[in-house]
Amino acid sequence: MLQNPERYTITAALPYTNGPIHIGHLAGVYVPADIYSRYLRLQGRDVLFVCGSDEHGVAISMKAKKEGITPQEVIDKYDGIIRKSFSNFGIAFDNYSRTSLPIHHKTASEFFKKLYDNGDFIEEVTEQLYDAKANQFLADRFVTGTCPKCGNEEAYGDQCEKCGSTLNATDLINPKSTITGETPVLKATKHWFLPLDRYDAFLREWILEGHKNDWKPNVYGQVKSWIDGGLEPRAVTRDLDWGIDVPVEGAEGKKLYVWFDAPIGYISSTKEWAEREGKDWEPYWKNEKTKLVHFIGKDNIVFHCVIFPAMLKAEGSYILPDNVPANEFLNLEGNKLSTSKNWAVWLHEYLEEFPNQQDVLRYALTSNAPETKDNDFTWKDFQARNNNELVAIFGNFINRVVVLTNKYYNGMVPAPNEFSEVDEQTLAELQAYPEVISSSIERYRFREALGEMMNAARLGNKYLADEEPWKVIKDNPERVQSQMYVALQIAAALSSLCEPFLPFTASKLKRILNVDTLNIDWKVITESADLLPAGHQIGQAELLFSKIEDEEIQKQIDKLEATKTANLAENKKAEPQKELIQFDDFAKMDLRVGTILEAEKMPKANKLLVLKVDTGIDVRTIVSGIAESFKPEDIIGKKVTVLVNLAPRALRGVESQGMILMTNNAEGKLVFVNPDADGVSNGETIN
Ligand code: B3M
Ligand code: ZN
Repeated sequence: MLQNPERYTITAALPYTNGPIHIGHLAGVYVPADIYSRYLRLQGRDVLFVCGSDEHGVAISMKAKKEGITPQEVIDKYDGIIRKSFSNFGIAFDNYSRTSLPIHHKTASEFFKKLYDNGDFIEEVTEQLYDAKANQFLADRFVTGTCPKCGNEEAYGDQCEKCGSTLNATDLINPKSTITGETPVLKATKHWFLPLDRYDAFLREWILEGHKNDWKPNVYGQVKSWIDGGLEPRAVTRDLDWGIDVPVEGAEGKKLYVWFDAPIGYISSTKEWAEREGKDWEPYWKNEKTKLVHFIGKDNIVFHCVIFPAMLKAEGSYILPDNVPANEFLNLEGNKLSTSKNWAVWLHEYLEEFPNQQDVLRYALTSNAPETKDNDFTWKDFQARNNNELVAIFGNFINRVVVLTNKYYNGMVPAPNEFSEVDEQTLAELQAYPEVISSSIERYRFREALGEMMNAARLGNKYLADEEPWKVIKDNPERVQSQMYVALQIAAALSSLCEPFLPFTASKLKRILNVDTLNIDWKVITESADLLPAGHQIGQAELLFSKIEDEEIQKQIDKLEATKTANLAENKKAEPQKELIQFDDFAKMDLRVGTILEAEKMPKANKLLVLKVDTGIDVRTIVSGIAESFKPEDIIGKKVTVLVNLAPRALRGVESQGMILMTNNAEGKLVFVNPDADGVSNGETIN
């Protein structure tokens, strides 16, 4: 870990411009990165926080195909939406760039060329997956198949999102083209490979030894298992038509692999910023006293901890990341967030439903951030965080302070009289908060840091509740001057302490307290508790947070339920028709109306029920695999369709003499194929 850095380069993963962004992106990457950058700026450090849109790769081409527009139209559309979401949520990048810009194409090409000229690549003709019907090589997301490492059936040609492994497309078991659904064939083609195996010793020393104690265990563990599994050369070029041209002879029609160019996007974004601001970009990437930190989600770990560092090392003039505090995943109401299944809370939609409540979402997401394990976002938790914490503690405290100051002193900070022991202690506690919060933030523990910031608000809330100035005012107005003075100092400190987490609240609070010109930074809070001098004029009370009602939350829950139902209906693609049969084949089946007389669970079998069914011919035993869908007591007396001449079969030692016809409803649950018309008797044939 770099001690006393002179400057910080902070990057946040470049989002693919193939869709809008949702709460998972915000919680995992952008809010923590923003908290970290804002915190450092508040400490007066030299900070550069960069990001940009990731506009190459198969994800974009696929989206273009699906929407029937060009890749350029796709990236323009989503770059606009994403940019707006970031600025709406106060993600304060110093620069947000695009990898489609000329400055990036140039930077990425030159980077490739330098490695090429150094002889850092292996040039090789290998057999790659090819879709003969689409006349196209299948790289990355153009092919899916079973991951050889974890068995996930939907792994991509370059990566399995389930276990995080990066893959070669030819590693996939049962590969299928996502363009035509065809099984690909192999076809020879030339590519350039980065021989990661050559970086084994470097990576072991730099990460496995050098960052054993300061990188998060989830990140370190993933990197270790990857290195221990044996590093292999990785192709960094592709046969695609969307991307950055491979800048060497004999590579016509080939593009850079998106994961080769995208991380270089951090550098291009820095260059763009420097050009605009009239600064020098190089110290932010090439000076040993610069601390480089990459904020990413866990599916991006190997790219940022192994592949990009190997590229930087090969290039030779760059620094390496000091830390990569990757987060785990956020789920939504118990299910994985998914763009394709529309299982998400989209940022632009959130703002329509909860206008001006960006900080509530930032707060809920940070309180519940997936820092060490996957976590779940629920609307009920969101409501509780707002109502029980932001409104009841933070907002309540500030409101009381401001209302009482206006009521007793016309908004003027009173001069304190002698402090009580509680006053002294409270102010001393307040002075300790900057350090406590800093220590958590410096270790990338943002939820812990936020908890401490709220403890400072609790300190104020408790102080007022215990001191009860509204009662004391009658008999001892001198004492109230001290009480209100102390409470006002806490309020002032909060306006700065909450800034990294709740930037909108911070500026509102600063406006209310009229402290914009006072420069209350964390050092000032630590050094003195006299933040608002006696005589300082504050403004009128305004609510910082407002209660969220049950109906508003229910509306969101209902919306997700509707998504679930729509997905189920969509998934129910009709199976293709089976081979034709003759009438005689059908007539062989003896289908009858029957009634279930008895039903019991089959011991030690989760799925099976043992039924006694009146078939009109006899009463017989049928074993049916419906125990997960029905309770035995609920189906007694039910009329069902029975295939009575199916040859008997023993299931778990019980002979089943027939089969009950079932189908699925829209939610995927089993239901009876039901002859429930009135007056149909058992034994009636069905034809
Ligand atoms: N666009 C992948 C992702 O959105 C990718 C990140 C690039 S960071 C250089 O998961
Ligand atoms: Zn896998």
